[in-house]
Amino acid sequence: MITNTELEYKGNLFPAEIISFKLSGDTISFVTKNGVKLKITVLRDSIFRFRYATSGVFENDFSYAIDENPSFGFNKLEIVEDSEFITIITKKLICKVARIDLRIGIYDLNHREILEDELGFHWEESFEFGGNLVKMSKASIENENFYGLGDTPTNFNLKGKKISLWNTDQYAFGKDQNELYKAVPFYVALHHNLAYGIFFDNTFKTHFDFCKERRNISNFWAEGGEMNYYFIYGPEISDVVTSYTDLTGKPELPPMWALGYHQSKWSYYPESKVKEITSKFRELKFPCDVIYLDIDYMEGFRCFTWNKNFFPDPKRMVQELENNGFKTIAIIDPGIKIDPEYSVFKEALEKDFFCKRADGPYMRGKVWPGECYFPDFTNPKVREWWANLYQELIAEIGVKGIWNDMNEPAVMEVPGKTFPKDVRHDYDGNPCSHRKAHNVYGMQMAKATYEGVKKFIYPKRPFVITRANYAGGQRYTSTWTGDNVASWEHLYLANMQVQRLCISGMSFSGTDIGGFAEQPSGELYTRWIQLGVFHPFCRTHSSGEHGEQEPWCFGEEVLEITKKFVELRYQLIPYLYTAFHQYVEEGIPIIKSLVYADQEDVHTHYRSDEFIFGNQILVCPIQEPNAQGRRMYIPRGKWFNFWNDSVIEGGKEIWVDAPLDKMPLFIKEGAIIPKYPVQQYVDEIEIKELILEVYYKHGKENSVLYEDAHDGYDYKKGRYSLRSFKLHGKYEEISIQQHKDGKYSASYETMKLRFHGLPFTINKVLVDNEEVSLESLQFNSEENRITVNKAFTTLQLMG
Ligand code: MIG
Repeated sequence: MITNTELEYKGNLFPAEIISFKLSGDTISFVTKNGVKLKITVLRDSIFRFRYATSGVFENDFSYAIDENPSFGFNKLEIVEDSEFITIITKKLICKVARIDLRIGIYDLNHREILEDELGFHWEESFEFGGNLVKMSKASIENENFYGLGDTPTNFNLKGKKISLWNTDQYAFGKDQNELYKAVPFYVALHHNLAYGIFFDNTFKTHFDFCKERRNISNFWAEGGEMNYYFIYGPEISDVVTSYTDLTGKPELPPMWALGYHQSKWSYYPESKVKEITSKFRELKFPCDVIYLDIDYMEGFRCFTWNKNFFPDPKRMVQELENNGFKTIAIIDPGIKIDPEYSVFKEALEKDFFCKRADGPYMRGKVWPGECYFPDFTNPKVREWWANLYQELIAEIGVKGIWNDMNEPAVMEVPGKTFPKDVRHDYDGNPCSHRKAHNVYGMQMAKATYEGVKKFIYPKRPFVITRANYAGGQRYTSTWTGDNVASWEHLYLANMQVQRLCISGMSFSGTDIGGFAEQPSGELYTRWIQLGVFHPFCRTHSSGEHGEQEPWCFGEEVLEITKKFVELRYQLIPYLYTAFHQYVEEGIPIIKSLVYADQEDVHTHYRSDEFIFGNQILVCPIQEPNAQGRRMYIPRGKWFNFWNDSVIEGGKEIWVDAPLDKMPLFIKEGAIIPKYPVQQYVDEIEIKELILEVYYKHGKENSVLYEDAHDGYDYKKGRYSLRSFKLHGKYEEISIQQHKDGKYSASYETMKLRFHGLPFTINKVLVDNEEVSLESLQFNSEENRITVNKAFTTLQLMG
């Protein structure tokens, strides 16, 4: 046991004994003998916020991460005192504060330990920068595991890892690369079937150590700012994640087309090349909704300009692409070229919108356009100006979405690849240096972009994608994992990173399919598409330097297989859209890691190749060359093999066949999976019939289907359709009850139900309690298929 005195000699300072405390409203404030203050705010019975001030003065309470209207409120707040502790009791938690040294212990109502401070809060004065390095150490109990932290490219379970968060442009990053594009200082921990989350809302460089330096200790600390963290209790991981997402906010629904397949490359130009690519998709009948314009569409990389040699008439081109079912997305970087003739530069200079060094000169850095200045996106006036710059691209030219890159912010040819630490920022009226603003720079750029796109695309919905982000940035934008590599290891990382982003509140995410750097083999590309169609964001992108990366560039076999998988994604769009709805409404991750889905089963704590897409489809990518299949873990319960309908009892590892044209896919028994017909792009055709794939279960299972107009905001006025299906299977009977909420009426009148795994032959069908002839239901005995009016409320099939 290290004593506090020993550590003080190493430069760490600690709170002394409590001399007073008081409760006011939802907050208990403590003062110690050496002037440390602690405020504990009870936000919900299961969420506490802890803030420490070393010199008795708290910072202005401002956060970019916390949503405007999270739902707070608790049922109980009681304080009990004894000689050792001041104890706070809510309806769900007991929190003890030690009188002697301010250490914290949190327990459930059965007095089971959830999380105890080891050294607890301590700090080190920073004479280099002023302020403090604020630190927290917690005792980690046996069998504790950790998950989260945004895009960190490492094993899904973070136990034994030490990670720091400082947004960095890491071209061709590797496994265990520290400091990537995003900073999401949130993690979930699990032990003894109790889950809790820590959200360390500090935008300085933060560090996390999950039992690496010391075996039974988890630590987090920051290179400045306040020790300001939220403790979020489960006991289910899903409670922690949805509470965190409630706290930091959810996005609005994206337009449905954004769930389609996207094609990108650095760069498609000139116009004839763009047209050649889009025409080829249509000619080959390979579904695709979106085409990207990377930096070469601009005039000398000047944002908000067009290279008129390559793109003589962008408005006409974008319209022609749209007529062919393609949405155009254009890239916009933060660096503004120093060019007195360039209007964006001139305007920002006049308005004093560029970042400056501490001693006065502009922050000057080299990026694609050459020497640039950089807007201070942490200034609300700058954001408003930036938002309005999108008028021409969106409202006049017709671009449908914006891609923000290089916003870590990235600077070329300098150590650290970013701004110097002394650069000043407004930070929404809380002026500070780059040390504090760095990790939110990209998020605030994406926010400004989102506001602009939203304004000019109205009454349609905006689409924004960003590379850098901070916790809470999911409110404005989708994201991708940056400059990965065409390697099998990166296919593994792609899987880990997207699962991690999903558990970190940023579900709308995906990877550069096939890899950005280097060239994938046809086999790697195929396996990557197979994974990518089950990611919320699905785009092929490559640096273009190494050859072609369109689905038809790897030969006939690859084209055929990748097309089959992209078609499957399009069929599953109503299912995926429903998962988006649950994410947007309730903060439920669109894909769920096995530990999220079944934390009680200890096998899931380290099983991470497998994940659940939506609620009922189990996916496991093939991550090795020459594979004919793989061993994988099937979670508890019964699952149908998607390819042959064989049923397997889970809770064990099995071998699954998966030659190149297949990947392991399983459907949860009892699931009702909605499908649309294959389309070349979203809304190509009016849906005339909904397909429901019904997987028999002896017992009960619920499924849902959310639909609306696919774009626009009518759904907010009640024009949506939320159907719930209750399936109940018995030996000689299966019944489905349907309930519909909302005022939206889908374009189709009928539903085609296909029954999988029925243990009996259908002889008799009741629709809303009346027997209906099999003929009138277009019964097909080979496929076990019937067609019914979409408005049925109960359906009974009997043997
Ligand atoms: O320094 O715009 O991650 O997707 O194609 C490279 C060119 C800048 C990095 C992005 C990548 C994009 C590329 N960009």
